[in-house]
Amino acid sequence: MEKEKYYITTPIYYPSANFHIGHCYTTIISDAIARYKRLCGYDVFYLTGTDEHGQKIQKKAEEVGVTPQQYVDEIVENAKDLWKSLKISYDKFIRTTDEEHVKCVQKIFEKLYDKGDIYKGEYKGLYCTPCESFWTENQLVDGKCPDCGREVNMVTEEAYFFRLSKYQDRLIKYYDDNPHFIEPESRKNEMINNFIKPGLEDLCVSRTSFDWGIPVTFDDKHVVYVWIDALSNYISALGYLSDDDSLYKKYWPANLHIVGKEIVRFHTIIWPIMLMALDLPLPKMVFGHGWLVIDGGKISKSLGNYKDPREYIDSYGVDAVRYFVLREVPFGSDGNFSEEALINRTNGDLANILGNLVNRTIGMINKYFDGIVEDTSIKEDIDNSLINETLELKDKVNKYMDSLEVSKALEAIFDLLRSCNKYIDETTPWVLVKDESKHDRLKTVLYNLVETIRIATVLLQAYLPDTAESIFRQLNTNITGYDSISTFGKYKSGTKVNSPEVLFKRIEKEK
Ligand code: ME8
Repeated sequence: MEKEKYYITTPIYYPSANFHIGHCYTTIISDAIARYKRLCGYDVFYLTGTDEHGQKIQKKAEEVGVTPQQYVDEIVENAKDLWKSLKISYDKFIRTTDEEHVKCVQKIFEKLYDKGDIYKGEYKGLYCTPCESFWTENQLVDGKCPDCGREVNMVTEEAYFFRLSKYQDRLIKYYDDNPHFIEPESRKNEMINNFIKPGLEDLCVSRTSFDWGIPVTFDDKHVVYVWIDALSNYISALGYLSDDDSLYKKYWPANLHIVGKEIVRFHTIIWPIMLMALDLPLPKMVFGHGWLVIDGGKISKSLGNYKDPREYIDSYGVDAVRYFVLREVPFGSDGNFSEEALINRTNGDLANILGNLVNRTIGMINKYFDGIVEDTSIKEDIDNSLINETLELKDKVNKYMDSLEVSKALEAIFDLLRSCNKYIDETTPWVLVKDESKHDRLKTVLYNLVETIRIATVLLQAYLPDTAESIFRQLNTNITGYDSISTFGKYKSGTKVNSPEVLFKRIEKEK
């Protein structure tokens, strides 16, 4: 049977030498979802990349005395390197300077122009260069950019416009007919009340004041507005309007665009209208996640609270960083980041609950039975209650992942691991071992622990890939598939476990 497809994207990142832990949130959460869907048997396509055009990049390149292309070529490696350190399992990395992307955007612009949805006019407006956004007087906050608080400049130029206004009613109808298009719900209300109800104005979609952008083919003093360029990546990456559009045919529409809350409006207003104008199907869901903040505020180099995420990976391990990010930020809201909170999570959940459980279990099997795990099949009430809880895990995690409550999915897994530690305390293996007649009972206890750990680890693969690999190695099992967790007892009785590996060391606070 052909697998069901699942297309998930992150936004494409502005190339930067200074990515911080907040930037990693979007890619880590998308990665966990992509890995989870692959585990469940979907044919997943996970896209990320870089957004490389615009005045901001051009200025930076000028500052350091290189061409914009040289500037982005060098810096884009930083993103790829960071995603590699974080074990981000993307299927494609798109750059908006890729030739196929450039051609695709040019064709999209031509199509919309030919259709009359893009027309030529004159633009007069207030422009925020760092945000690449135009604002009206009313939208400013204290006369400054409402997004970043910086100065805006009055700009007048000949420009092309995109008829957003024409599609306003269709967009509202689409929201109504597809109640899960924007998640969480609060973001939808924000879009309707703040942007759509006041009336959509046509959008200025070309620039003549700088040239680091995709040229408009029929009027080459204009370059395409970066957001039109950038949003198109979700279909250009699949070969839309190219000689080979097989990926496009297979994967579009996207199942999920994961984006930070500040760019929800581009993804739920401009992007769906572009697709409507192109007569293409719309993505099934745009999920606007919250931010990682420090003391309630932004993470930034100038505020002095910035550290390269690779420093945390080096100190605490990649899965500690992944776990923190996935566990700490609840569904859609902001989460506070501090190194202390990262250490607390690592010690509390990863070292004390998971690490300790695996270590104790493997240690006891090696010590009491020379590493051999045997199931004697005699179950007591206390066993059945652990087994039932274990068998409920798959559905629980599935329910949370369906609603993108990744943090709750992890919480459910760790609740089960906690129950395992309790099970050890209650069955007291160290007492059973002293009485030869209780050795069969002891074998069962250890088997139940191993099988429960295995089942939890099958699911953990989505979130903590390195840790899961190490646990499977310690358990000496290759029964790691999603199908193997619907029944209890797939771990082969008679298997000899390997020697223990330290999963997470407790971190001393001084560090
Ligand atoms: O917006 N916490 O790129 P970008 C959580 N190029 N997420 C954060 C964050 C934080 N503190 N800081 C940044 C762009 N992010 C555009 C996208 S898509 C067609 C074009 C997230 O590099 C941010 O919310 O500024 C976004 O999802 C991602 O990092 C990239 O942001």
